[in-house]
Amino acid sequence: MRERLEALRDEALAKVAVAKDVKALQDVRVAYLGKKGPITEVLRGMGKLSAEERPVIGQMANDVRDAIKVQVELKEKELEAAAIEKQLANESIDVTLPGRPVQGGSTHPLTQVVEEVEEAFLGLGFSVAEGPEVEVDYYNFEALNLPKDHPARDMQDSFYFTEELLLRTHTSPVQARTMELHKGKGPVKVICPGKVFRRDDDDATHSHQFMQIEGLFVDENVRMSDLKGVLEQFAKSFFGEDRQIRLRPSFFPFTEPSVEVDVSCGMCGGKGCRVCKQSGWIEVLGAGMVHPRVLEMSGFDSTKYSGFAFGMGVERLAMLKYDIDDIRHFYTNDIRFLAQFKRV
Ligand code: 2U9
Repeated sequence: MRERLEALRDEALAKVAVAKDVKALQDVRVAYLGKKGPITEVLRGMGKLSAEERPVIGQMANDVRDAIKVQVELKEKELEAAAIEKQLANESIDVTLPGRPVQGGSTHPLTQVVEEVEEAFLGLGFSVAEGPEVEVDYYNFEALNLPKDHPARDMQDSFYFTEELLLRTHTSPVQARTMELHKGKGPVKVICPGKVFRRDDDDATHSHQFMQIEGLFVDENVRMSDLKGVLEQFAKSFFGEDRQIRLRPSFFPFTEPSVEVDVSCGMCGGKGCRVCKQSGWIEVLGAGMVHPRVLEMSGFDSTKYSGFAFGMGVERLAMLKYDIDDIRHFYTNDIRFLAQFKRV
């Protein structure tokens, strides 16, 4: 009996040692320790043993059973650990693998120019104001001293929804609305960037939709010399410190007096070239002192307050700054064009 138990133990432990997986291990456990297994059989046959042999063999059978149990458990842990190791090795990610390149976008050149102009005027104490693109007749025309029969109100030039409602033809209504909000009290110091719309046939220099930036400064004692100083500072900060400006008389219904503002040509430094058509100067802005009637209509006492206003086309600024020959490039979204304006 003793030899049989020792043989069973050695046989079972040998099988445990070579078990390849948890399933094989379970088979060994069932085969040797199960209810129908040989150890149980030995324990059942104890009754047939002599009184001296019974405790010795009983103890030995228990020891063999425990030894097999312990080895099965150890092997089980070993196999589980190996299985986890294998899974980890299979599922590991190579973090050194380079990512797939993603094509980055870029800020639209018109947005970049608006941001640069805003930057220049914020530095001069202006804030930015915005307003609706669908505008009522009053703010787009009436409040700007453009009476009902004025040629700029012609159906040919504006996109009307109804007799009272249209796509704004300039950003000036934003200034009129801003003045109204100030209820006759200065200072008002804003720039108004935004989209505007005019019935026009598109070509290299015209677009039915374009962008403007207009500015307005209303306070006591605002003079033409303030306008000149502010625009000179702007020209230097947007185009370069070496630039000069000059004013030429002009006419706008909302300003009196009115001027056209030229900036010295950056291509030739003022000597004359193809860009400035040999004049040394490039027309960039319109401006003037706010018409007293416009001040009054938006609630300002024109005997106490004065102001200056100016306006410029964003596409024209961008075309001058980057030497772009066709305004339609801004609206056709050709990636080859847009990608040239990636900011670093
Ligand atoms: C208020 C009072 C005055 C805005 C002004 C201009 C001169 C001007 C054009 C330049 C090129 C528009 O884009 S463009 O075609 N603008 O010349 N704009 S003064 O004057 C205002 C506006 C609002 C209440």
